[in-house]
Amino acid sequence: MGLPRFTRPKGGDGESSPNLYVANCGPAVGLSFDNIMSVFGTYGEVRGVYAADESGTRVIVSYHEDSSAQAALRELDGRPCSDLGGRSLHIRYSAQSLGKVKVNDAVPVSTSDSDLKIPGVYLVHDFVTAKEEEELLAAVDCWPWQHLAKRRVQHYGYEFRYDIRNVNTKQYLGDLPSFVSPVLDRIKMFQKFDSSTDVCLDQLTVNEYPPGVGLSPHIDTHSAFEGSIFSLSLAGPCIMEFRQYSKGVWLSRHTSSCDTEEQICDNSSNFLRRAIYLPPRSMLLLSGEGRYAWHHYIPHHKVDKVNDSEIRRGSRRVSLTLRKVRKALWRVDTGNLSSKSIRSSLVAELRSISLIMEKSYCDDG
Ligand SMILES: O=C(O)CCC(=O)C(=O)O
Repeated sequence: MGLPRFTRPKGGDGESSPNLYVANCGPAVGLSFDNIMSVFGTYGEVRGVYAADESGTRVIVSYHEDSSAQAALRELDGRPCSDLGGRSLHIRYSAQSLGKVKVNDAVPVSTSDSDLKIPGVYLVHDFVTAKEEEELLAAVDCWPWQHLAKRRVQHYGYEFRYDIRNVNTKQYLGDLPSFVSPVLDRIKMFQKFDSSTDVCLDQLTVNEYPPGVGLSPHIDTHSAFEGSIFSLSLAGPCIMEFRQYSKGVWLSRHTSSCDTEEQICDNSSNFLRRAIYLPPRSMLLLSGEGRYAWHHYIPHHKVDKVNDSEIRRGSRRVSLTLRKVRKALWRVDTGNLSSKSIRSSLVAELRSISLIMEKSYCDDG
């Protein structure tokens, strides 16, 4: 069975329904699904928040009750919403159709980093053995999980706060657990790809994804994390998509109207897409351009199409993401990056900072 599919409104206000089609809202404009869920949750119990399409700028908010959708539409449509980065949302009712989501959206999926051709992205297959995988899974399962809307997480070293997309460097949780030591030792091998790769990592996030759950497109906040990002896949496979958004999508809300952004987003050529297959036990390194200039994204699929095969996600996928928390003042790691890469990276970062500032303003006020 696929994920539910919702129809785009045909025009007019549409029939009342518990499902809302919300435009100018989504990960590509700096709003995470958790953030959207929490704002819409003010008007009633939300069943789920789904990407309406591949743009990253339109979502479906699905409530249990029609009355919640009516209240949210009345209060949020066409007005700047301070809890959603001041964006003006465009909201219509949407209906759930009988169709199912396609298995894949026709982006060719590479099975190796050389085929993916994004500088700074490296994939090492069989980074751990099947026995080590089993031991790592048993070890993480001995620790308590934190429940997010769609997946479970654990944080070590420092907690990553999804509401402000940052870590509190003053709250050190302690050394990374011993179960991850063999992985940290082996990570040193990546220095052979790039001798400047920093392998002194002090933050671990464990993600557990049930089937059909992925991760919104994002660039890991670089005021929070310096250097490279490592991610070990365990238990189940998935594909990771990389997106490089074109200029229009990132126009600041102060310099562009929402309509302009919508127009640009309607054109499916507004971002480049590449994808790579991540089998269990593989280690992915995101550095340089792959780290800063491309959003990475795990599509919400139960089945991934990889070349001519359809590969079902396992009953769970667990990833161990290792990073280094930035303690000193943030400075832009420009390294060998092109000016285009620096620009998209900075814009993503400024989006994060503006969300953080708005959040602390609301908390203070
Ligand atoms: O699950 C993964 O492999 C990626 C995780 C990730 O991108 C993150 O935690 O920011």
